[in-house]
Order: sequence, then structure tokens, then C-alpha cells
Amino acid sequence: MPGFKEGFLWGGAVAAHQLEGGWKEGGKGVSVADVMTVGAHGVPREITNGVLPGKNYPNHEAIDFYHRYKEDIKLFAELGFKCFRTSIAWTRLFPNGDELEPNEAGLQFYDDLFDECRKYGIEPVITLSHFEMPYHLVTEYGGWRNRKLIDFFVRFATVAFERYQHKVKYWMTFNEINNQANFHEDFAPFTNSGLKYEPGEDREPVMFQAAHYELVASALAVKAGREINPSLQIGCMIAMCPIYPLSCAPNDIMMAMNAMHRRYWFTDVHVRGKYPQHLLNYFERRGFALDITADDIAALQQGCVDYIGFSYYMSFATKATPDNPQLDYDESKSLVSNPYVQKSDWGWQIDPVGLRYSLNWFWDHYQLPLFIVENGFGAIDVQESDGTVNDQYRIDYLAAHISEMKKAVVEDGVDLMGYTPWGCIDLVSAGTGEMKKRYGFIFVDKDNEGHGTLNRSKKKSFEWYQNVIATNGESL
Ligand code: P53
Repeated sequence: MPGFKEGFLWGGAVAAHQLEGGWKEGGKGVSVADVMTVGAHGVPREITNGVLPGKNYPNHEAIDFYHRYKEDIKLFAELGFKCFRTSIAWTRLFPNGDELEPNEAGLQFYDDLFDECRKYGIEPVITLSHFEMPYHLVTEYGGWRNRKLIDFFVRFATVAFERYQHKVKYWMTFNEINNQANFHEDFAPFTNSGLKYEPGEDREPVMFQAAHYELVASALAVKAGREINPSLQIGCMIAMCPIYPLSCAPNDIMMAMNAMHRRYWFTDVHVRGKYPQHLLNYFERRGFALDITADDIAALQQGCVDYIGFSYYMSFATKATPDNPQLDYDESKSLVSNPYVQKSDWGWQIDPVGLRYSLNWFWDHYQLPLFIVENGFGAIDVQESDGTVNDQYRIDYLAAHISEMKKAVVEDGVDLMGYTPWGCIDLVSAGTGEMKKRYGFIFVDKDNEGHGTLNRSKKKSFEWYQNVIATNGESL
């Protein structure tokens, strides 16, 4: 029976700032994640001016992976992981971001971590910038609104490729680079790009400018990586929430198409090395005069990615409204609830079929290998008196998604490299900073206030996922 290809990369995914802790150890600098407090569903995380006394900054300790990674990787090996996706905290290698030389203690930490993975035959899959850029680059340079960040990022990427080229084959440049399409809220511009807006500032062109510099930096990094070692596979990373029309009214269809343009043009630039015409026309209509040079355009063409990594949690829906005759998409206003799907406790729409749709959408557009590098169900887990967690809802969510992913591969012929569910071990939520929004197969004893033993234990889903991997996805 046909199924997933041999060597399919089953694993799990995390990001440095959400699990490492050790925020000041080994010479690490302060990152943007270190100045974000804990929030909740509907309560945004506060972005403070530096680290202030008396505030709860959940990423400072996180789940203390910095000291416990050997124990955790042993559990991943027991799960049967073929790969493990994490990120390199930029601030461990370049604490302020603008140094000329890297910090050796930080480099050593990742050497040890990657060696530990390889000891069990686990392939590290590494994101370079995952919501954790040096905070110094925000205060001194204004984040990615400043062209100078291109050089800082390329230096960071080059150091990482040179140092780890024989331990890490799979890379991604910027995590969920397209989240910042949601520029009216403060979270994504800050976590993606270190952007803090002035009151009343026209946010949209600033976002496009920052994204442009990141896309140039990504392309230059891809080029540098290939020169260092042509066997490296360097991808992009896109947050895929497909946007459906609420109805078959022609204007709803057009609205959904425009929304997809506005959320996914980033992929066009990463993959095709140039801006889509609809976006250039939009810049002109809106009078955005962006700093895009001829050298930038040449750089973009020389740094197209090898594969598309993407996250998939949910789908969106949108509709045309009379007050929006040009059918412009504004992510903070244009989304509507989809009556055909359920929602998680955090309001995320649960839509397994949307994963099959997304795989086909990417494949039809780009014909590049795809890698699902995040998927999962953030839920409140309850530990029974004997310590077990009966997370059948998580098993149901993942099984339904893997089943749709299988249809995309077997029936639709999509080229899929692997699957790494998010937060394979419980960690700090990016969106809310909470511990109680859990994704893991491994429970970590810690609560939103930071209390707990940090002990690890296996949930019911642990054994289930172990069996999924052992049968190459046959047994769900
Ligand atoms: P949390 C929004 C929409 C889709 C994915 O998210 C997102 C976000 C940001 O919250 O983020 C990705 O922790 C991200 C991870 C994050 C994960 O999804 O808010 O790459 O860092 O933890 C889940 O539940």
C-alpha cells in the first residue's frame, strides 16, 4: 500500500525562546521574546521597554531545556523521531546582534545539542530566526525597518552555516515571515521584525519595508549557505492559514483571492525570487515608496529557496463588505467565523481538510518539496491523580490531520518531506506566553505563574505518536 516515502522526516518542532530558558547564560543577550510578559486568550502579551522588575516574563526560564536537553532528546529518541526542529537563538551567537565576532559559548551550546541529536540518529532541522531577534537591534536600529539588519542577519547565518554544516542539513531562514501581514496588531510586527510603531504611524509600508529587507537577507543567506556547502537544503517558513470565501458570491471569491495574495506573496518572493505584479501595483495604488534597489532585485533572484516549510493550525474565512469596494484585506477586520468547523479554546478553527487543501495549494503554485514543520492542538491538559494525561482530543486532532496529509501525498501526488508537530514537549505559547496552552506528547510540570517542578512525563499521545512513526503513518 502506498504511503509516505522512505526516509520521511517524522519528528517534532519547538523554538529556542519557547523552551530553552537560560536567558542570561553562556553570554546570551536579551531577545525580543525576553521583553514580552505573559498574556491569555484575548489578553495580549505586554511588550515592555526592556526587562522591568516585577513582571512575569515566561521565556526567561521557559522549560529549562538549556539544562535538560539531554533528558528531553532521549525522550524524542524514544518517540522514534527522525528529525527535531528547533531554532538557534540569535542572541546566543550574537548577543547584541551587531558584533563582528560570534560568542563561542553560544556556538558550543548548539554543537553539543546537535551532537546529542545525532547520537540517536535524529536530524536537526534549524530555523535561523524564530521570533527571537536581539532586542538591541530594536532599540538601536529600529528593528527591520533598518537596512543595516541585512548585514547582521547574513553574518549570523553565515557563521551558523559554517559552524554546523556537517551536523545540520535542513535550514529555514525566517519563521512565519508572513505573520506580519497582520500589522494592525502589535504582536507579529514585533516578533517577526522587531517593529515598534509610533502612535499614528502608517504601519503598512513599514511592514512591507521590513519584510523586503528580510527577504533580501534570506536570499543572501541562501546564496551564502550554498557557497559554503552545496548539500545544505535551505527553505522558507510560511504560516499557512488558507483563507476561504464565506460564500460563492463572486465578490466573496475575489475577496478571498485578494486576502491570499496579501498573506502569501512572501512565498512568491522566496520561491520565484521576484515580487508578484499584483503587489507592485498595490504599492503604486497606495503610494508606498519603498527602498527596493536594483541590487536587492538581483539578490532575490539568486537566493531562491530549496523547499517550503510551513505551519498549519487552522483555516480562515473572509467575505466582501459594502464599505470595502476595492476588496482590500485587513487581517484585523476581514476575517469571519466559519460555521462548518469547530474552534479550539483559543478560538483557532479546527480544519483537517484545510491541510490537504494547503498542501495542494502550495504544490500547484510552486512545485517545490513541502515540509509541514508545525501542526498541533493547543489545549488545556488535566493531570490525573496518578500523573497521567488522557489527551485523546490531541490524538484525534493529529490523526485527522495526518490522514488528510496522507491523501495529499497518496491521492494528489504532493511531494512532502516530513511532518514535525508543534511543541512536541510542552512549552511557552508564542501568542499568549502561557504554559497552559499545551501541545506536547510530553507533559512539563509548570503553570502560567511559573510554578512547578519542571518534571517531564509522557501523555497518552506519546505512545500513540510513537506508533504512528513506527508504522510510517499507517497506524493512526
Ligand atoms: P501559540 C499565529 C498563527 C499561527 C501560528 O502558537 C502562530 C501564531 C503566533 O501565535 O505561531 C506559530 O504558541 C509559531 C510558534 C507558536 C505556534 O505557532 O500562540 O511558529 O512559535 O508557538 C503556536 O499557540
